[in-house]
Amino acid sequence: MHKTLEEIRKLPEGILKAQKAFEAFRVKYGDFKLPREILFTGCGSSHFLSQLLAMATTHLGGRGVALPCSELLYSRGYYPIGNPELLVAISRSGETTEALKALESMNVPKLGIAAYTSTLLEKADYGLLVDTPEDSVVMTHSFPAFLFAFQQLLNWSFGRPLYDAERLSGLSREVLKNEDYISGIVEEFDFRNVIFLGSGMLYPVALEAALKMKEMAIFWSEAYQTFEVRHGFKSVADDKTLVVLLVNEPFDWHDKLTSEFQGQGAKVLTVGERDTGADYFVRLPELHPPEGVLLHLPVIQLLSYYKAVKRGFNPDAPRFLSKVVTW
Ligand code: F1P
Repeated sequence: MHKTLEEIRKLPEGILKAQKAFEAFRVKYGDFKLPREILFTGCGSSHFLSQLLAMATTHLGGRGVALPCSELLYSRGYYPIGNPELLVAISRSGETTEALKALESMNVPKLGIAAYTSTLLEKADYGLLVDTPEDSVVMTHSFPAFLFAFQQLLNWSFGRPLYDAERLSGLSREVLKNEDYISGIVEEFDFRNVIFLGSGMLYPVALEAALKMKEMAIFWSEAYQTFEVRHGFKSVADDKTLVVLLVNEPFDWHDKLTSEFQGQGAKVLTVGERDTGADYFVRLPELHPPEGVLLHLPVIQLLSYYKAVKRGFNPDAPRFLSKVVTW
């Protein structure tokens, strides 16, 4: 079995390890609490994770801004980064060149999130070490684990109730039971392109989904904010297209968009609490954002994994990619 699949399936334990990481952070740094103005940065999947954490911060009444490391380093003046009180740098390896450079580019306190004892965590003022090392090149269960650990830190810092790690771990185990159904979609429908749609915190999830499909399956994929897709983007959708609609609480707009795409010949996979009249449907527990966002991740990871295998690729050794990007 591919390491990538093994690691996707580790999500339930990853959530429990994330809870331990949060608890260890609190023991290590005492009464440190996250400030309201936070700038997040990362590369690749870690950049899309930084977007999620920025949205979660804003959702709680703070002001979260996310930039890819390279944009922070070379084009910061074009972005409304404001006056951040903390820079959060995310890197699974903790060794990515741009992430380390980004850490030194701001004169504010720094918090690093990594899966390994690493240069990032050594250099940061605060280190959130989430014990989810991965043999796979692409980021898999460490992504939702990092998300959960920081969300707990946000909840605690902003005086909100903590999430129940055991419950979420159990729910993620239920979501993973869709693996055969998801591989069946790939077997049944030989889609030639895929569009991932998500709104709010599900938009960075859509971006991560498109990246996973590119990295693992070497397959052209797109991601858009859900209802933006009508404005030109949807023209690419036809009978060779799979549209993946990531949605928590669908309403009539989602049903209408689903039938519009079907009218163009495309097939729709809806991932959410209820079906939208789609061709395929993965039901998620009724857990609203931001808590339930991470439950979408194993679905898009499994879809990309099985598309890669179907196309004859080895997801453990994606073309042109290395596990740690240093230069
Ligand atoms: C960042 C990254 C990954 C990507 C690939 C190459 O790594 O771009 O997001 O999936 O594995 O490295 P890191 O900074 O999170 O270690």
